[in-house]
Amino acid sequence: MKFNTKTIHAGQEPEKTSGAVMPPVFHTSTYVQKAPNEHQGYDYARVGNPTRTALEKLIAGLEEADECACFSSGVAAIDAILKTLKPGDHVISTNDLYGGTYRLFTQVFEPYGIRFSFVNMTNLDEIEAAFTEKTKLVWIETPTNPLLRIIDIRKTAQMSKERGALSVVDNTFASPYLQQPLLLGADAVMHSTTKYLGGHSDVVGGAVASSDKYFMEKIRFQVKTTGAVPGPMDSYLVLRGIKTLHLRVERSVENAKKIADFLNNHPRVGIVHYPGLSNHPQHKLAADQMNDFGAMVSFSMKDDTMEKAIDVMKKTRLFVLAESLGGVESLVSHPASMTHGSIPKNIREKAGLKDSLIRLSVGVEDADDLIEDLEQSL
Ligand code: P1T
Repeated sequence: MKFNTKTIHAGQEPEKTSGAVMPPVFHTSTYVQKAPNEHQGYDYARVGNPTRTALEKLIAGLEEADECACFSSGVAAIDAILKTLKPGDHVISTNDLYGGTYRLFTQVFEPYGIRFSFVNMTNLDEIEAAFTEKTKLVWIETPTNPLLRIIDIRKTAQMSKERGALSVVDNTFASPYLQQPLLLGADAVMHSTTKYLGGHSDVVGGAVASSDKYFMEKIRFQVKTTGAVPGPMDSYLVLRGIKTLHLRVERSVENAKKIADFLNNHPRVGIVHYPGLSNHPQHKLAADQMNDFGAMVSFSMKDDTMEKAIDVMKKTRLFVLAESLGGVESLVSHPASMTHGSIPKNIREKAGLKDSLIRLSVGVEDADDLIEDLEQSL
């Protein structure tokens, strides 16, 4: 089955009692049992819910994974993955990554004795040098948030495998339509389903998918034991969003390319970060491991100050100033003070994230209108 068919059909079957084509929203906290532990596959809704199962099967299909487990948010999914580790274990992570992931790593898990090395993962030598005997997990976020750097999934996954560490890709920025990390050798893939999978900025959720049975058993244990699960309505909203994933992402990418070109040629704009531009440092790698270049663009002005950046953001009319990404509507944000505000300034700047950076999530509006909006704000 091809990807565009899978977004509609992967793991989906009509509901058994009524024949409903769309999965019903099963609002129940518990399920009848004929005798203790004799039930129809569901005993309690923290552990499982049929609407959630339909979503999990769909995401597993899109990511070419045997299994998927869904969570109440993207960070809850990351939290569950990190809880498969033990004190003393070491994690290698990209140094350009979502600020909430960095906060979770350094402010929740470091105090519990997990150790982290944040390195520039576009440089394979830096990854190699960061491995220790205790390295158990390699955290790959690609494209990175917010600098749109590209990490070589194939080579990093291979390197991790050789050293006995699990490689996990945060595939939120690409979506499975543009990148399928398991096919490139990664052990597991994680999503904030709040973004492209949900697609309409009306739900928060997360997912972990993998074909590693042992790893997924540990993830399922977390689902059952720590319980950060999505409700049935939230599961339904993500499932419904996925049915148009291919259409939405295709249009968003088409628009993003036009916007990146426009910005790249604008006299007042400084650096434009977009993997689809031929001057992007990992343009070739992006072309190799992704099906297309994504719909996130970040840039700074020639007048490279925070004041100028904020001035531009305040002037956009169609681009809504807000956190998040991956919805049908275009958004603009200021990473340094919004999504990445919890990364200390000196660490942020060392990784290349300046206060003057502007981030765009390009939606599915008409590209001419979006460009006109940027033109007037610049
Ligand atoms: O927001 P939540 O669903 O918990 O997902 C967290 C998350 C994980 N990974 C990446 C790459 C992300 O970008 C996010 C959330 N990011 C934003 C809210 C943002 O505006 O960047």
